[in-house]
Amino acid sequence: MLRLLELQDESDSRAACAAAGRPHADPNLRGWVALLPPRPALLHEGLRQSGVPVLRGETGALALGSLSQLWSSARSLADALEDGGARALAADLARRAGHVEAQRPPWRLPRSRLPEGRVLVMAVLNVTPDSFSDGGRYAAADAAVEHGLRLAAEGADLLDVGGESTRPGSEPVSAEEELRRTLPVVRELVRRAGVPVSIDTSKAEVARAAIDAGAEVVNDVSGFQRDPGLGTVVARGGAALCLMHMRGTPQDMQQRAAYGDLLGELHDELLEALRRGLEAGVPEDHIALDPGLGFAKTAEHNLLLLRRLRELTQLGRPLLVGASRKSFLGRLSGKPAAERLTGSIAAATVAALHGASLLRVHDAAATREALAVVDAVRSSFS
Ligand code: HH2
Repeated sequence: MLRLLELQDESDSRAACAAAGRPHADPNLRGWVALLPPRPALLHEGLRQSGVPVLRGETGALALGSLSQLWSSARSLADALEDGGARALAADLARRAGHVEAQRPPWRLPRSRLPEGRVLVMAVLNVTPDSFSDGGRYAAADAAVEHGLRLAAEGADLLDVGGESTRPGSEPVSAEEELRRTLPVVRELVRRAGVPVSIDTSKAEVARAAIDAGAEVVNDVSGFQRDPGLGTVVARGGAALCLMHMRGTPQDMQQRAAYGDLLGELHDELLEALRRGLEAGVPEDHIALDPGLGFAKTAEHNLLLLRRLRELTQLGRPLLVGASRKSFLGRLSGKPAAERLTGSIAAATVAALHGASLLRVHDAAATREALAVVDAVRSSFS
């Protein structure tokens, strides 16, 4: 157990105290804290001596400091401490603080080079009859290709082609059907779009054919949990990979949206997904992670995730976030999926400000326009 938390309000402060097993929940802690294991005391002592206050609890301890303080104290301790376990924890803490400070690590694709220095747009292209917002509109291959080319011309940095709806309660489709829908579109877009193509699938057979047709990314909403053959296909094919967080399947995921500590559990489960990717042989710099808004998450979970997204940057991988047109935005605006552009732009802006590297969206042009402002604000100086 080691994790950085960003305490923004009273409820975050109380939850951090509870996670460390503090007898009294202090409502006033703010900023970054490191949640440490209860032992070794040597690490707590070392941090204290370097000027970082440490509050001990029964099940853990909270080290309070700015990211740069935590980073520099932990880095010195990682060299100085005698105890091997304490040294490893200090090194882990320094690494995590460094990841949050640095933000947006590059995502390496096999052939294309993604633009650096700005938040990227992954455009959604659903070749399905039943997707929640654009089902049936691009079900014919030529309409899908035309739409993909339009999205690329509008400024999409990647095109994510999907042949199976994963909305809550959707029916699964066979690999043959998914291939029939997506493969001609992938082939054509690889040839003509001028931007890398991603295949949104959890099936090894579909991923293999798409990679052979030139897809550079496999976007697996199951986070390598559904098809045991998918890891080998991605590793052997040299593709980049997005591992998304979800629990269960689209059929039962909303019954599994129960968390004691959303950010903590999500952090641990994304870390497990990353380990599955690495164990399959996918190089770390090929892997992006996605918290999976709407997948085994309630509307409140999605909002909390967007607010505290920055904590997930400690995992050291680019974060992809897909909020576009999702039902939690409809609950806020009262509007149907096709009329959720304004809410989608607001959510994309929050995600971009909170550390997302890529946004998966239906509306490429409008999102790029909003991100130009976000990126300009982020990089402004005097
Ligand atoms: N959301 C959807 C599908 N794939 N992949 C990632 N990485 N992240 C997401 O948030 C995500 C995803 C669902 O949206 P959509 O494709 O528009 O709908 P449907 O699944 O109904 O086709």
